[in-house]
Amino acid sequence: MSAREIILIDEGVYTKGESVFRAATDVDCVQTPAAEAALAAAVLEQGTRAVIVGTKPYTGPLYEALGKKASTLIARFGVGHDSINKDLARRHGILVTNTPGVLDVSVAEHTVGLLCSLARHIAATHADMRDGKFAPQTGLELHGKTLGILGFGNIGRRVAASAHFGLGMEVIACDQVAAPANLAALGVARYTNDAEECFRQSDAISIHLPALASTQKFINAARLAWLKPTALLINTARGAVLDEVALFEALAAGRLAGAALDVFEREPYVPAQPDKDLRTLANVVLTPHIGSNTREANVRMAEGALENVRHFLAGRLDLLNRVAGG
Ligand code: 8YV
Repeated sequence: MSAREIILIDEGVYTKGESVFRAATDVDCVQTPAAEAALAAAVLEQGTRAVIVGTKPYTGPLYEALGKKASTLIARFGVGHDSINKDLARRHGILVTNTPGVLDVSVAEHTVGLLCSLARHIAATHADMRDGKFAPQTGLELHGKTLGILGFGNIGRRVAASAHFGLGMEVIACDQVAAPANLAALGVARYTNDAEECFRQSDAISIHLPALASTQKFINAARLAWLKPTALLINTARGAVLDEVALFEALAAGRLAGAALDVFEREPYVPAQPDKDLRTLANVVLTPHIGSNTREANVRMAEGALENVRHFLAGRLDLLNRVAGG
């Protein structure tokens, strides 16, 4: 048996960060099924004190298993931590960390890519070409159009700068907090605390809200109705912040021109209602939660997650990137 500490890593994120995990010589990084029952069983079997996880939600057995030891760690490979029950973790003496800042560039680039795909029907015409059709579709120039950014954190800021300085779009940023001082340098023409103002004035809206109790289905039928019928919507944040049935109905009825989603209420995607399957709509671009999935960001997330593990094992809890409530 290995004398090194065994770190169990969700198989999905292990694959993404494999070069980093394989190169570790101080700990033994073991690829483990992400399913909660299997991960919990492996924790008990290996006597592990730290696991590195992706975005799969964990609801009970993992906390019970880790809680058998006095102090343990759940290290997120990534930034969003809505998949972890922080109350349960705290009750079981489990610390929770994440890797903020290292995936912003990748998610922002994917967001801009989806916006361009929607505006010029890239995914739809590509699918037509594969079907043997040469069927041009008229697009929309983004230069001079208004992009609303809902949630002005690190990723929203990068999207704003790319859209303004790269594409020549006018940006309205919306968040609950006071406006940052340097709006012009961030590429933002206007800043508001009022989502309705942001939605009504935007030709495209990009969602960058975290999944919190207060943001569940924030983008609902009433708020979608604030958007122009010509508007485009992009969500690379979390599926939980958007009502997929309301979105389907708005798109199907022509009350919204198009939507691009990288994140879903349930992943892998399962329609919220069988007859409201977003994949059946022409004016939709869907990608399987790949916003942060670049070679570069994967290496940084793996390094960040392992760094948290190493600090934890060394007892340097002061150096951990602990998540709010964790
Ligand atoms: C995933 C993400 O974490 O970090 C987040 O919040 O949504 C993603 O970047 C990453 O793909 C690993 O599962």
